[in-house]
Formats: sequence, C-alpha cells, structure tokens
Amino acid sequence: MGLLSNMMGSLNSIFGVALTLVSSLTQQQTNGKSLWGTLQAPTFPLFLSSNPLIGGFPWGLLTADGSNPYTQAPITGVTRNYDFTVQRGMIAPDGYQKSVILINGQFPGPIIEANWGDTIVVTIHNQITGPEEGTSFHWHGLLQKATPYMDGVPSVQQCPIPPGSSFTYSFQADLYGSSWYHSHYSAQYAGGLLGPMIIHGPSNAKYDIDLGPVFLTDYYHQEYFDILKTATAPLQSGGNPAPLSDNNLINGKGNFDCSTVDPGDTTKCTNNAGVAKFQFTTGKTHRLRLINAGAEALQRFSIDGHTMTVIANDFVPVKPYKTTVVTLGIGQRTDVLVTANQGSSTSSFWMRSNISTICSLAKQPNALAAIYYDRADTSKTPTSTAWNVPDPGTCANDDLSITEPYYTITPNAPTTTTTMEINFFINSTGNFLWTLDGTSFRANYNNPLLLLANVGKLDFPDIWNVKNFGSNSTVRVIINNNSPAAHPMHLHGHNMQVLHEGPGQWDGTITRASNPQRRDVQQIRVGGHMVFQYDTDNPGVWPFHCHIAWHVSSGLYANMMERPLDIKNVLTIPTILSQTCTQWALYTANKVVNQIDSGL
Ligand SMILES: *[C@@H]1O[C@H](CO)[C@@H](O)[C@H](O)[C@H]1NC(C)=O
Ligand SMILES: *[C@@H]1O[C@H](CO)[C@@H](O)[C@H](O)[C@H]1NC(C)=O
Ligand SMILES: *[C@@H]1O[C@H](CO)[C@@H](O)[C@H](O)[C@H]1NC(C)=O
Ligand SMILES: [Cu+2]
Repeated sequence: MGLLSNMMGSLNSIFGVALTLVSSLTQQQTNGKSLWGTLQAPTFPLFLSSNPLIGGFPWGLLTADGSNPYTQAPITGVTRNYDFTVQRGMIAPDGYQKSVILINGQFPGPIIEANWGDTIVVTIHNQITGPEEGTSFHWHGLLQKATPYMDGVPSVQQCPIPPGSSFTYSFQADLYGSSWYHSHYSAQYAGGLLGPMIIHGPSNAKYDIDLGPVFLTDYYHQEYFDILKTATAPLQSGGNPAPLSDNNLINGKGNFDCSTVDPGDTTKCTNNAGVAKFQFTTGKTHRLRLINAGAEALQRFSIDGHTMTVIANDFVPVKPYKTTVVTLGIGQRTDVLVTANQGSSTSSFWMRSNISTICSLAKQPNALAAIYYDRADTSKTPTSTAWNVPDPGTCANDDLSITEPYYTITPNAPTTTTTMEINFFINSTGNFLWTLDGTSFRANYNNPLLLLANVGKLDFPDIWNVKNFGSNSTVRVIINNNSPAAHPMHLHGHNMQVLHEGPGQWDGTITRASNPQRRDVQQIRVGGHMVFQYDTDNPGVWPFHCHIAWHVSSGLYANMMERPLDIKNVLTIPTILSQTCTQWALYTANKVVNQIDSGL
C-alpha cells in the first residue's frame, strides 16, 4: 500500500495538472489582444528591421559615459506615431473575470518604441463608457524639456480628456532606456491603463537579445474605483485606506487559486489561467527590462539559478554590477542582463517576483513566470529551486553605494534647501488623508496650474500644495517619513540626484558625493529620510508624489513650481491645451464628475 501510494504520488507529480503549463484559457480571454507574456511576444528593437538606420545609430558619437544625457540629447527629426483607443473590457488575467480598461484591446498596453532624440506622437481616444470617465496619459520618466504641457497630469499641466474626445501628445524621447506610460487620472492606471516604453540609446554593456518589458504588478479583483471608494471613505463608515492585493502578475499573467474566492464568485474564476513565458537562447545574454507598474507593492525579483547584471535604474545607465535579487518600488525600472549558461539547452527555470509582505499588503504575494531555453518543452513546469534571498524588511531600495551612474555628475551646491514631512491625519469627517509638508493635496481638474502660471497667476489655494522655488538654480529637498508606511517618491521633469536615504534623521553625509545615484523614483523607508536635489533646467510645474496609487489618491502629492518667470515669459503653450479645457468645461457643465479622491 505504502509503495503503491508513493508510486501514485510520484506519477501524479510527473503527469498531474501541477506539472503542465498549458493554460486553461486563451490569451484573448486572459489579456485581450496583448501578446506580452507569450512566446509570440516580440524581441527588440522592433522597428529597426522595417526601418533600417543607415550609417549607424542616430545618436552618432554620443556615448553612455561620455555624453551628458541632460544637455546633449540629439534631435533625430524622426517621428514615431501611435494611436490608442481606451475602452472598458472584460478579461481574466489570472483566471478571475473582471472589468478593466484596455488600450487597443490590450492588457498590458502596446509598446511605445523610439530612438533617443525621436519625437513620439500618441493620440488618445477616450472611449471609456458605462460609466464614463475622463483620462490623461503620463510618459513616466521623460523630462518634457520644452514641452512641460505634455506631461499628462490633469489639474497640473492639462484638463482631463473628456469621454468621447481625443488628445494628441507630442514630445521628444529626451532620455533613453526602459520605462512605461500610464493614466495619471485618479487611480485609473490600476484599472489597466498602462504599457511599456523603450527608448534605444548608447549602450553601457553588451548583450545579444533584448526580450523587452517584464511588467511586475500587484493585482486586484475589485475594480479600481470600488477600491478607491473604500480607501477614501470615512473610517467610521467602513473606510479602509489600506486595501490588500489579490495576486501578483508578471507581464499581466498569473494563476489564482479559485477555491479562495467568495462562493458567489466561483463562476467568474478559472484555475490555471497560465503564467508568462520567456524564451532564452542557450549561451546568449538577454536584456530584461523590469518595470514595477503596480498600485501598491514593493517587488523583489529573481531568476532561479542565474545571477543578473544590473545596467540601468530608471532612465539612468549604471556601472554594471551583479546580484541575485533586485528590489523595485512602484514606478521604478531596472534593466538586467542574464546569460543562459545554466543547465542545458533543454533546461527551464522559474522567474520570481515576490511582493515584500513586510512592506506591502498582499493576499498572494509570489508571482511566477517560466523561462525556457531553446530546446526545452514549453508545456512543462520548471522544477528549479529559488535563491535563498530573505527579505531584509527595510522597504528600501538596493544600497545607494552600489548604484553608480555611468555618466558622472557631481551635484552643485544648493541655492535653497527645503525640508518636508510625510505624515497623515484623519479629518473631521473621519477620512484618512496623507500629507506632504503638512498639506493633503486635492486637484481642481478645470484649472491646470501650468496654464495659470503661463498667464502670470501664481496665487493658489493651499490644497494645490504648490512649492514655488522661484528662480533658484539648484533645489535640495530633505524628506522625513514620519508615517507608518514606506513610500516610492517620484519626481516629474527631472532625475533626482539621490544624496542619501536611510533610517532616522539625515546626518549630512552624501553617498558617493562625487557621483550620487540619479533616478526618478526613490524608496523612503518607515521612520527614515531621503535627500535629493535637482538643477532647475526645466521650467514647468512638476509633480512630486508617492507613486502608491492609493496614497497619491489620498493626497501624498506636491507641485514643484520651477522658474515661474520663464513659464510666463518664455513658454508658448499650444492651443490644444486650452481647447481640452473648453471641452472638459462643457462636459462637466452637464455631468457631475464624481471626484472621490485627490484626483491623481
Ligand atoms: C520568493 O518566495 C519564494 C517562496 O517563499 C522563496 O523561495 C524565494 O526565495 C523568494 N524570492 C525572492 C526574490 O524573494
Ligand atoms: C475630509 O476629506 C475628504 C476626502 O478628501 C473630503 O471629501 C471631506 O470633505 C473632508 N472633510 C472636511 C470636513 O473637510
Ligand atoms: C528659492 O526658493 C525659496 C523656497 O525654497 C524661495 O523662498 C526663494 O525666494 C527662492 N529664491 C529665488 C531667488 O527665487
Ligand atoms: Cu506612499
């Protein structure tokens, strides 16, 4: 008997369901028209094959270590056009059927790809109905120098695009590397409005195959608006500002255990929806572009049996270093190189991304995807073993001392230093609100700040949380996190020079003062500090906020006003911006917009 059941057990594990990676749903059912996470997903560059670039690369003699990316971006004269229709749809990314918002029928959304210095033109058609919603798209990490009105944050640089209307964004690919775009209207991106952005530029490390984006996203079975309703409701009437994610996805895919859903929901849930699959070519080196595009979760990423070489953080190439685990806060990207030199050409391995359950709120934190070497059977489950990489539990990024920018910039002496505190309070009606420098931000969609500053109006209500740095040339900001959560802090319009991050108060030291880490999102731990600065080479109104969707929705946000005199005297804003405000004013004259959150 014992022997028989042992045999049956091992037969089960050889032939049983747990060992097959054949999805129970079609790709259309899980992800609509998206191919991300399938073996049919493209490698990159995509457009170079159909549009060969004669005489080398358009950035010419510019290099990753010899050229200042902030002053020497080329202008190629090439335009890359995209057309996005935004609509609701039903899909089941992890087997649980739900209503999401799709871009051209896809989740995650389509690629935007360009060379450094190209012009990217994207027309957004807002077809969100049942119910209708405004929208607005942000191109995460791009500087928008000379086009600060194309940054896509409603109430700051534009009015929302009303339902039934279109808006064309046009901007330069002014930095290069890996990023994403997403809706900046309320917490709408958590409902599906996001996609990858790849900008090719000079390289700082050699590799053979660019496998493109690897999206890491915590995932919720409730619709984003329903989560927000609970997150922003008064505490005494059941409000809860801290929702738990249901699952964790890689490139929009993952399995879910349907036995854990409410009995009433079982018909909506299918087990074994399928995980993302990636192809490795034996002996070759692959570039993976890791993107934390989630709503709340801090991710820890690893690949069984393989070390990774980190070559960039956000849009900043770094001196390559090896690691077994990469930590990514929301909005952050890390480019890694991985060589397929383990096992044999029939090997397969697990890719893992774990939500840190110390730092984030998750019911099912561990995401898996399968990596197959060229001759591996892609219907079989990898059997590889995870690295032993315990979560340090600091909720911080990988140490600043190891992430050294490839192009050296020594920070200037600041002309002004500001200290801001992150905290929260419960207002008199019982709503939980986050604060940045004592104020909980709330947007007015109808009056974008940049348009007001452009006509010389600089007197704003307190709840718009505007920090006017006037004509200062270098701004230093010290952030103290006196709140019970870690926060991924994101600055638009600049790469922050991250001078220091750590527990307690800043002691005045700068990590690698000659060349500190630069990036556009930096984690700040609980009870800790983060110090950054930037040179004001980009007149505009730049959002500075926590990238956790629920936190910015509850006010963890400030507007950094940069060189208002230049905004007034030098900047010409295209009429499409005021036209969109006219359209939004007409729309809201007839329809009440239910702005239950900060608006961003
Ligand atoms: C992810 O979680 C698994 C299961 O607990 C563990 O074996 C693995 O080491 C973790 N990986 C990372 C990167 O934290
Ligand atoms: C408390 O905050 C909520 C959410 O921002 C807001 O709707 C409500 O009006 C505030 N209450 C008061 C008394 O200001
Ligand atoms: C520099 O910024 C501070 C605010 O941090 C402001 O009070 C001061 O007026 C600014 N200086 C100039 C020259 O604009
Ligand atoms: Cu936060």
